[in-house]
Amino acid sequence: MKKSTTWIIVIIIILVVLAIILLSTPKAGAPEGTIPEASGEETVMPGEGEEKEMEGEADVLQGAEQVVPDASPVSDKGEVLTSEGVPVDNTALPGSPEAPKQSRALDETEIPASAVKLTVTANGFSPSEFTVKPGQAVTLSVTSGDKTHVFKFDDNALQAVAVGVAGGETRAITFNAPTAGDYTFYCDVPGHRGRGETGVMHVK
Ligand SMILES: [Cu+2]
Repeated sequence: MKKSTTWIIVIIIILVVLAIILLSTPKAGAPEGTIPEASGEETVMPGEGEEKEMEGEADVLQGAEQVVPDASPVSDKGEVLTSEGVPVDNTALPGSPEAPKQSRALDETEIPASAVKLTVTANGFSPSEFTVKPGQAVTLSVTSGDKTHVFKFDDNALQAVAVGVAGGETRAITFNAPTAGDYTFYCDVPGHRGRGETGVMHVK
């Protein structure tokens, strides 16, 4: 009885081992033939997904208006967008991908009539005040009448909205105005604010 029991156990063990070998061998063999097909399908699927996403982004930007060359576009809903088609973040670091993008140097003819046009010199900003509506897509152009100046807002909620101009240059930025209030702007070049290069944007 003990011997037959031992044999039964041995046979069961052999059967289990055989079963494991038989089950694992097709698994090892099948993937070799299947993996190229599967990975081929996987390669195609993300590709299609990316194309769809890119088409979606392109659609968003196609519907958007480029108010000034090389600055951030504005959607048909009036939202200023990044190059990826999402609303810009006025609290982002200036020049970061999330921030409204300042334009390249512009000719006067490239600035729309609707833009707020500021000139800055050692004597200050002209005009030194302007008014916009809350949420409005504002295109602001800054022209240097003499040397280098850097337009910035005091409020960190608008720290992304910055424009740097070399002597005689005009650049612009398009951004969504914040909530109602008065927002001080100034020139960030050391010493310039102190000599009077400041102003106020009224939002109401
Ligand atoms: Cu300045």
